[in-house]
Parts: sequence; C-alpha cells; structure tokens
Amino acid sequence: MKTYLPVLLVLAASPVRAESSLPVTDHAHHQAARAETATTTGVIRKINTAQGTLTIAHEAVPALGWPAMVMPFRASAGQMAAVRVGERVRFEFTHQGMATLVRIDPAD
Ligand SMILES: [Cu+2]
Repeated sequence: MKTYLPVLLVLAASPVRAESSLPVTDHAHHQAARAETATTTGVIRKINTAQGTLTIAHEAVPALGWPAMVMPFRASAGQMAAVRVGERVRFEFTHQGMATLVRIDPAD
C-alpha cells in the first residue's frame, strides 16, 4: 500500500495542473477547439446565392436531438453551384450558431 500511494497522488494531481494552465478569463480555448459536426441527408428546397444559404428539407439528426425539418444552411458559392433544387444530398455541417455546411454530396 505504501508503494502505491505516491503514484496515486501524482495521478490525482495531474488533471488539476493541466486545468490550471488553461486561460480562464476568456473563451479563446473554446474557439480553438475543433468544431463539432453532424451528418444527415435531405432534399435541396432552395438555393439562395444572394444570402449564401441552401434551404434543405433534412431528415432527423438523432445525435443532436433534431427532428426532420426544413431549414437554411450557410453554404459556399462552390457548394451552392454543385447542387440542384430537388436533389437528394448527404451533408456534414457545424451547428454552433447558424448551421453551416462542411461538405455536401449527392445522396445516391
Ligand atoms: Cu434542422
């Protein structure tokens, strides 16, 4: 027991030291973290090049607790040019703030 105790103390102390080295006065470390993404399928309903959005009737996203719905996703000019209204697509998106497409491909 005596030989294990110092090891346990070091292990218990390590997370505390790591945590205290993070900046706690701002949220810079949150912005630096990799954005979480989710993937689902849907049908393109509208391509709005002026607003930079694709409106997609998407299926449920269980990972986010989202039901099926119609909503806009921020999209690049290249992404908007690569799809047609009525096309079934599979797409990956970030969902912090406005949902933004990471990638979009034909679903079939
Ligand atoms: Cu939605």
